[in-house]
Amino acid sequence: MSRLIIISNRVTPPAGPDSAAQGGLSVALSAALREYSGIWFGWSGERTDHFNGHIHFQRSEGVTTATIDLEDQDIEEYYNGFANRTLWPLFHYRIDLAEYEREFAGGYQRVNARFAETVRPLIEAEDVVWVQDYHMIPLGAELRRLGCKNRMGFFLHIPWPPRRLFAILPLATELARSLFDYDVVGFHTEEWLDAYREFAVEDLGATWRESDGVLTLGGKSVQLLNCPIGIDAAEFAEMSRGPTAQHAFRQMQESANGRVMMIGVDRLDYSKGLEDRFLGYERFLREHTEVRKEVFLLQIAPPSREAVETYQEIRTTLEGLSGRINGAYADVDWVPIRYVNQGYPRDYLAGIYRAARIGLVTPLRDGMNLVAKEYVAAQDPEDPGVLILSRFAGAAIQLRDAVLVNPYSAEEMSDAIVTALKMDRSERIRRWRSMMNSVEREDVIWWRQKFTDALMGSEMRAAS
Ligand code: ADQ
Repeated sequence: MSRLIIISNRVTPPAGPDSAAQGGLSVALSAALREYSGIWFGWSGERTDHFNGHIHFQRSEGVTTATIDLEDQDIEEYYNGFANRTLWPLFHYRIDLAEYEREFAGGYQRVNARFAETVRPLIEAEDVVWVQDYHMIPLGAELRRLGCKNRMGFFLHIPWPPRRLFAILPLATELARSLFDYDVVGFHTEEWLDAYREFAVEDLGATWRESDGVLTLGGKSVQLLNCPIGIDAAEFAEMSRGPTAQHAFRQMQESANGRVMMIGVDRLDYSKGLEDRFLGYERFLREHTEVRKEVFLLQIAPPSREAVETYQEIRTTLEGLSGRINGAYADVDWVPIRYVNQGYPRDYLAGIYRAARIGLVTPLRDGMNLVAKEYVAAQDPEDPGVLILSRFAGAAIQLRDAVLVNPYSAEEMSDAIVTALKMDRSERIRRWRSMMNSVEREDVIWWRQKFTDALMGSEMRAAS
């Protein structure tokens, strides 16, 4: 059987399946690696003075990880630069925030080449390679340059921007063209897939075969796959009934003091729409004096990418905004927003989700959004909460029974909170059942199986 080689920017060290620290993606990829006895290769997150291609191998829980350290300049140009200051904002439609520096593009290409040269000797003839996310788009092309004929797939975890936005990127055609070095390229939604296909057809001159979803350009073919990621729904639901979750649930209920808790859980990132969410909630507080003291919002937002200035700015903005709203509306016995900047173990988080009558997931743009699915999976089937979900999250395609909102509209957000507060139990159960069916059916195992099936079924590249 073929081995699986997974390559991503960061490698999450494998821990046991019940480790609270482990994310859903890590669980899924580790399970795939155990099944195909493969290797997970990527950056350790550590720095080195001189990159020398040294690989640290580690084996635990049946998974082998292989990591490398990067130089400061690499981290600055490739990770903080091209990945997080150019591609991330552009791919989330924020052309106003995207920065285009030649050094960033150069660092991105250099690190991708370094990854390829370092991982190449680990790849055996029958191995199948699966590359993850926007940090690594040109890696496949670099591996082909080094003579790698293996089956290779790429999965994009964020949106692919519309054709005219993508065209703003200097080197847009080169980047789009490099996806033709993969055999299968996966997206979370038909919308992101179509956006890439349109650019490839209109701007690169590729031909599209609708029947099997294959794009062809200059003798190279790539299959595009719509493959929405899921969570480990069964595990998450079980976790939400476990002792740590129960403890968190009780803690939240006591501190809620009979009020309805709304929960937001997001990395501190401008794409998550936190500012607009606060403004929508403020509008609700202003317009609904009769019920406003019956609710409060717990917003959990651990900082991320702090080396990037925009991320420092959003932190300051949100601190100011939550302070202003609390200053204007709080009373001696009630604070409308509890704003915390910490990460919590997943099982603890599951209990918090379960205690929240309303889940607020309102990104301005999101590839998928796993928090929406975790919130659904953590609910009590007899008395579930209501999910308020942005139309612009990939998850909105599957979770049609959420209360869908335009996150840019404070009015819609305010109305949605009222709708959720008024929703009776039978309606909540009906909507939750329908969403939970989708979360359970298209879970993370289904996702990786769908992708690896397509990849394993693809043909090896002929020697050129
Ligand atoms: P992210 O942008 O990181 O992922 P998301 O899908 O919501 O967004 O995943 C975040 C994860 O972090 C969730 O599992 C959540 O539980 C966890 N998390 C967030 N805050 C936390 C906290 N305070 N404590 C503990 N855990 C916390 C990118 C894309 C998404 C896509 C995923 C997977 O941007 O669109 O869904 O990859 O493909």
